[in-house]
Amino acid sequence: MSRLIVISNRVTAATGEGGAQGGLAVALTAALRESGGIWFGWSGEQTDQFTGHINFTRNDGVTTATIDLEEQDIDEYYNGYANRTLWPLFHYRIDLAEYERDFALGYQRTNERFAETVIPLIEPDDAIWVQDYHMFPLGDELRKRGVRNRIGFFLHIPWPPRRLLTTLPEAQTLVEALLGYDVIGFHTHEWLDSFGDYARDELGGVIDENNVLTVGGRQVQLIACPIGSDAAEFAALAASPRARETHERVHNSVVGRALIVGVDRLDYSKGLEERFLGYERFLIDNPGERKEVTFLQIAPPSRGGVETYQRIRNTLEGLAGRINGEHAGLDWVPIRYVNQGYPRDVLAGVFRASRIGLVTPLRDGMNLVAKEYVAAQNPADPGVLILSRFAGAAEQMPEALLVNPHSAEEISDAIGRALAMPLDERIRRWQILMEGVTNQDVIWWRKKFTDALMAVPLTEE
Ligand code: ADQ
Repeated sequence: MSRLIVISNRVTAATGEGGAQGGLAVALTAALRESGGIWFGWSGEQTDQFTGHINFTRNDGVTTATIDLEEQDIDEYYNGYANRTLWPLFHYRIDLAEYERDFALGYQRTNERFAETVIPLIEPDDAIWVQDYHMFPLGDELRKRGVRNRIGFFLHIPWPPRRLLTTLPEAQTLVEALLGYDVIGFHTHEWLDSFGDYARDELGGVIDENNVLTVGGRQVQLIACPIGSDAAEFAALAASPRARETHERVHNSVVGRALIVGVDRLDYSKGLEERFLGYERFLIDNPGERKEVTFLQIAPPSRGGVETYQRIRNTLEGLAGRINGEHAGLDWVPIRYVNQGYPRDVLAGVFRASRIGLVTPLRDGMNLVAKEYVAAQNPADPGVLILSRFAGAAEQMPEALLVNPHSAEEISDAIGRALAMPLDERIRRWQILMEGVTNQDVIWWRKKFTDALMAVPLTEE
C-alpha cells in the first residue's frame, strides 16, 4: 500500500483518547496509521513571519506536520476567502458572500505556501489526499512544482449550481486549478452534477459514462462518495456509562415530556432560525401538545472572528428569548438553548434520550449529526429523524421524515407526525436507516475514495 499524505486546513488527528474526536479524524487517523502516512496542515496558530518551519508530532502511530501562518494569511485566506467568500457561496448564500480581491490573493498565496512547505515531505510512491474548499488550488500548485504523484481532492460542502458559481470572479481559475487532481470526490450526485455542468458549459469539458471528465488534455475521475459516521463506535458510545448517566439526567429533567433535539455548529447554513420558528409553529398549531414537548438545541459558537457569525448568535438568542417569553409557563420552558460543545459520549446519551432528532439545515454537504442520531438510538424504542431535504444525507436517508427547512408548516407537521408515530413504524424506519449508516460508515467512505485514487494510472514521466 502506498503511503498516504492527508492535507487539510486544520489537522485533527485522533489522539487515542477514545471518543473525543469526530468520525472523520478517526477514519483518517486509521488510514494514516495503516499506511505509515503524514497529516499536514495549519496548526491554528499565528506567527509574526512565515518561515515554513514544520512542527512534527507523532501520536499513536500517526505523524502530524503543522505550520503556523501569518496574521495576514489568516485574515485573507481563512477568515476571508474560505469563510466569507467560499462558504456562503457554496451554501447558496450569495447575499452573504464577500468578493474581495485581497481575499482571493491571500487564498492563492497561502495555498502556494502550503505547496512549497509540504513538497519536501512527499516521496515518489505517496498518494496525496487533499481535503475541502480551503485548498482548491493546492493540487495544481503541487503539479506546477513537478509533483507527479496521485493526488485526490474531497469536497466536504455542496458544490453550487453553475449560475451561482459564475458570480465568483475567480470561478474559472479555481475550477481549472481543480483539474490538477486525479480524483475529485463529492458527497452526492447532485453536487457532482453541478460541478459537471460548470465544467461542460464554461470550460467545454466532456464527461463520459464513468464520470471521467476530460478538459483539453487533462482527465479527472469524478466520484460521488458520501461520508459516513463512525456508526458502530457511536452506537457503543451510546451504551457507555457516561451516555447512560446523561440519558437519565436528560430524561428526568423533561419529566415525561417528549424531547426534541438539535445539535449543530452555530452556522447560518444549519437553518437554526427557521427551525426555532418551525417549532414555534408547532406550539401554536397544537395547543393540546404544547406542554408535552421540550426542544433542546445545542449549538456551540464557531468562527467567532467572522462578523456574520456574531450576528447569527445575537439573532438566535433573541428568538429563543422571545419564544420562551411568549409560550413558557410556570413549570415549562419550550426551548433550552445551550451554546456549548459536549464530548461525543455525552452527545450520544442526549441523542438516545430524544424522541425526535431535528436536523434541518438549509444546505449541507452531508450532515453527520443525522447519522449519529440514528446510530445512538435504542433498537427497541428508537426516536424519529426529521431531516432537511437539502442536506446531502437526504439522498441516502429517505426513511427519515424529509422536510423543506424553509417551511415552518412542514417542520410543524413533521413534529406532529413523529410524536404520533406508532412504535412498529418507528422501528421499521430506524432499522433501514441503521443498516445504511452501518454499511456505509466512515471507513467505507475512506476506502471508496482511496480505492478510486489508487485505480488512477500514474502520470508518465
Ligand atoms: P459540519 O458543518 O461541521 O461539517 P456535520 O457533518 O454535522 O457538520 O459535523 C459536525 C460534527 O461536529 C458532528 O460529528 C457532530 O457530532 C459534532 N458536533 C456538532 N455540534 C456539537 C456539539 N455541540 N458538541 C460536540 N460535537 C458537536 C462539514 C460539512 C458537513 C459534512 C462534514 C463532513 O458542512 O456537511 O457532513 O463536514 O464531511
